[in-house]
Amino acid sequence: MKGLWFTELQTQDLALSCRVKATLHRENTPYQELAIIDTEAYGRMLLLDGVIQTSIGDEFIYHEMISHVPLNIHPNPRDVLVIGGGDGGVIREVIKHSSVEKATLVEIDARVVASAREYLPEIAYGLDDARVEIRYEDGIEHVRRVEDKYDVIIVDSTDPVGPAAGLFAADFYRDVFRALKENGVFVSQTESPLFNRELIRRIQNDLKRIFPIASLYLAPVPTYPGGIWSFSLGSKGPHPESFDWDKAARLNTRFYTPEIHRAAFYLPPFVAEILQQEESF
Ligand code: AG3
Repeated sequence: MKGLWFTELQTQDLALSCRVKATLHRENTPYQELAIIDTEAYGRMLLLDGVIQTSIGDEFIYHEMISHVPLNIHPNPRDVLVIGGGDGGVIREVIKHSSVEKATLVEIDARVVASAREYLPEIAYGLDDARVEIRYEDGIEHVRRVEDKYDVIIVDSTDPVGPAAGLFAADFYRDVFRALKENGVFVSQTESPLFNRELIRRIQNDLKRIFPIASLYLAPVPTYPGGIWSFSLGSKGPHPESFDWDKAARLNTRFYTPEIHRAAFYLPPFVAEILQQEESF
């Protein structure tokens, strides 16, 4: 194979390789190894500890689906919290909603935000919106401190290893529940239904114990392991599949539509099965 290649070991048994045009940036931040590379297939990419976080080529699918589903389910989202997501992709989508008065980004690593601003401006530009506040702190501690504050909370984290592990724990979900206002909606990225079945099952069981409504939806993300990704949702009231259709249709999006919102909750049997089985530990 001609040229230079970047390979991510997605699991012990699977790798994804991209032909590299250039390495634009590389540094060790206090939290992780950060790199921005330019690839032939998907354009510029943000890598953290060698794991693809986002790419210009497919980021819109993930960012639109993690944002517009909860924001359209909520009848009037005004105060939104995004945990992680330092590249700004979720914030860019959140501020498309005119009801949003304030969007708070809580990102632990200031270098992710700075690098995204410099190398991924088409993802990061929303961070300059006047409604956005960026706080460089631990998301787990942030939700522990607040009560009855947010309409929507979105967790756009790295994989559940190291510092992000706490963002997938029942204690954190209880704090999220308390941090949400009446009718509050919570969504977290919850990994691959092909490779993280036990994790998804455990999270869904935790959310069911904490929220009146818990649900799971899917979207394709070609650069993530398995290519199909899950999002877990907890709601204090609003039903995940009922929302203002016309409002959803008016959003300027490249992947999300009201039809796709609906369809995302229709789970293929192999995923529905994950939710039916009891926890095996
Ligand atoms: N969100 C990353 C989801 C996890 C990716 N995992 C993986 N490739 N193994 C990161 C930031 C996107 N805004």
